[in-house]
Amino acid sequence: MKRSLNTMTIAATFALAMPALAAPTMAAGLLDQVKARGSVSCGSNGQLPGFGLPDAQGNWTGFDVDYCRAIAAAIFNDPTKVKFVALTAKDRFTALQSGDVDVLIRNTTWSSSRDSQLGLNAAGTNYYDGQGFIVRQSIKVNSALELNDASICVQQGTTTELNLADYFRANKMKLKSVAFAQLDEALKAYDSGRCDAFTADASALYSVRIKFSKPEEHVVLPEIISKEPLSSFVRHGDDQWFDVVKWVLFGMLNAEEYNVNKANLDEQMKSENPDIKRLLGTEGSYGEQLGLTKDWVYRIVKHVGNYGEVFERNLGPSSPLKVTRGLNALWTKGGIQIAPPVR
Ligand SMILES: N[C@@H](CCC(=O)N[C@@H](CS)C(=O)NCC(=O)O)C(=O)O
Repeated sequence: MKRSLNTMTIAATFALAMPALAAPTMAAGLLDQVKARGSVSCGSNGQLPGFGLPDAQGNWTGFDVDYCRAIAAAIFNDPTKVKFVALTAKDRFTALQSGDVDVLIRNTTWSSSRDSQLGLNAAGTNYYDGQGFIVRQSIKVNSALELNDASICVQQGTTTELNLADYFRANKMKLKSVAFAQLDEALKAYDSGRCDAFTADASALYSVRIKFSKPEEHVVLPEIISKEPLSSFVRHGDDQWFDVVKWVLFGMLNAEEYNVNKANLDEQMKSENPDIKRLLGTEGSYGEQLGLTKDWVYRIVKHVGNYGEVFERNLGPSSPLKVTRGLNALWTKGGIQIAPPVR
């Protein structure tokens, strides 16, 4: 008892003499660290044309890549201030958890266990997808329900692998799945005839088809067997960074909704529409509230484009993938892409 009283006295005296040291020191948040470092580190897909792929010179392009560039544009007014890290299905989550990357934007499905067990937050769904199958036309299969006893190539460490087993079990079909750790191994196996079908997110099927030796000889079957909201991810525990990553996407979506694009951006800066004024920062201080600048959306649209422009450039009818907007049309155009308001 005496001893603990003494300890308390010493502690109290110390606290009085050194009040500054006794106060908890706040670690700088990730946004401040990224600003100080001068670039954002983004975990990307290095193998998926249209979504994430570096060329021979190391220039990255794709729909997910542009989301990373938009984050850099919002923070630095410079879309090149990104360090891309190519991540496979298997290593993507540890790379984010360990802090190797600040954000993961790599055709990754938002699910409960990734939010909870993996300690991550899905920040924004930039592409609503679902799982499908691709087969060689020559096997004359028109529906996934005709794949009983077929061999199916799939990549490990994905939601795809789990959905495949569920779908076959639910439909009482016999599954011969052939699972690979690497995407290129799975594709090679399918392309060389080792599997009757390859299964992945529908977006990925359009993307990998252009890699096959004879793309026109393969068809995507009509069934979509799951929901795959492909989202950006951050680590738990840093709400400001979480906000920045989600609001960059919402900024791009709102820009499309209010017809703010690369071509009319400077004209729209003079708009009297209150929604556009708040979005572009000619009224209010919504950017500053996020830890960014007033012109954060101006920067994104100027350097990268609005959501529709980014979709069009990487995935749309004039791109090699030729994906239609479908679910990813804005809520005002029959789709489910909706961003909360800036206000
Ligand atoms: N959305 C699914 C699948 C994502 C996925 O990793 N798909 C594979 C098959 S297309 C892929 O992108 N692989 C590329 C790689 O591992 O390098 C998930 O989050 O688990």
